[in-house]
Amino acid sequence: MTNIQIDKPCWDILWINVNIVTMASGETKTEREDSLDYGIVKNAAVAVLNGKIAWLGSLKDLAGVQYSVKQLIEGKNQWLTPGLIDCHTHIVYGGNRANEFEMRLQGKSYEEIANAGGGIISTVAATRNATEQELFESAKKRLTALHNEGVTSVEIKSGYGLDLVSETKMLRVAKQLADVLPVTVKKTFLGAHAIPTQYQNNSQGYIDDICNNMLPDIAAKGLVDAVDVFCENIGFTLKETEHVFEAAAKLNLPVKIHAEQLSNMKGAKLAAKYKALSADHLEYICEDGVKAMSEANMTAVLLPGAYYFLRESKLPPMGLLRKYKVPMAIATDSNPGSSPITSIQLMLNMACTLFKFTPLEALAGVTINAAKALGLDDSKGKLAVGYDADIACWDIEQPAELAYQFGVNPLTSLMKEGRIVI
Ligand code: DI6
Ligand code: FE
Repeated sequence: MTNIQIDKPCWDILWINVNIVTMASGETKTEREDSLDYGIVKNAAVAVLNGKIAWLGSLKDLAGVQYSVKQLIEGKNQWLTPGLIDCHTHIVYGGNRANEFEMRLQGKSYEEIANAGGGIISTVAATRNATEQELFESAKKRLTALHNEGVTSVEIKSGYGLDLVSETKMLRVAKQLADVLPVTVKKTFLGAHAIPTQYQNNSQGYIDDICNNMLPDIAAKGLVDAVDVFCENIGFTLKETEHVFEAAAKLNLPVKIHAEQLSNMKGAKLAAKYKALSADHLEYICEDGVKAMSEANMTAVLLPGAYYFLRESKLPPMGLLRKYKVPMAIATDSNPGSSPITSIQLMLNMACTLFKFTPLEALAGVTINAAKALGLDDSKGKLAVGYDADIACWDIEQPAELAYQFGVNPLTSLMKEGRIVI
């Protein structure tokens, strides 16, 4: 018998004495969470090679593996999860809207302020006036805040420029952020966020501009990964939304939608027709919308920060989303008007306290399901061999702590594609 010599791998980094939450498979789930799992492995090890996870399992099983390693990390019994993913943000913008916050507390509604020329349009003016450098500096602070809480991937939308020059400026800033911070940035074109003053009372003219000029130009510059529309009574109609989706389809770009946030416009159902990655907000969605999302394999992105900040009272239909097994993500929706919040850890807590997520659902909402909402689910969102080594290390005793407490940041270390960055 010949002895087969198997080359033993030389890993870049090996974490040992860690507990891992793979979000892939394992034992701890309830009936309600039947398609989800923490996938816990206690007393575990994770090996990283060339930015990817090369091996993971229990220390006991590691004993039978032949390997060498360049750097060993003693995990001291801390917990590893996938790096967190904030799959819906608007962190690039000029100015802020603290004045409108004050107006709302004096009795004006969000819609009233928007209809009186405030709201999104006031941030558009501030964003157009800001230099690219100014936008970059303020957005960098926000992205750094998210990153310091364990975020390794983020989606950033345009939508406060509303003309070719300013939308391009916003998306260039989003791209630059990924060059300076160790965070994957997915760029979403949200030209259809509001009707700009140059097209007042001519929304069709603006939609035509988006479809025929802005989107093709910005896409040709490589600045778009997906296309989004704010489909709402204070935003765009179903028909206008469909025009934008058609233009995106022509460019082979996936679509997303802000739908059913303030009223039921049936936007999620339309998005299902276009096999959208996600429909986001969804407080007012009804059963046929949820069913359509399920059939189209879409992700529901729920945004507890906007619900909280606007003091909404209508909860998204969690029961229906669970019944139809629509994957649920959660995100900050970080923006100056409806969710001036840049804390993913607070979202984990609010998803549970406000939307009645279980802590497992909340964690899935910022890992595996958030990856799906961005089309990143074949490389990110779980700890598995071959997946990107985006790994957050937490000083906690059980994973539910990530959603349970808020205020003390339990992140002790963060790995981005195999590199320790915190
Ligand atoms: N939905 C929202 O909650 C934000 N945009 C959107 O489409 C609000 C943005 C803002 O008020 O600036
Ligand atoms: Fe949003």
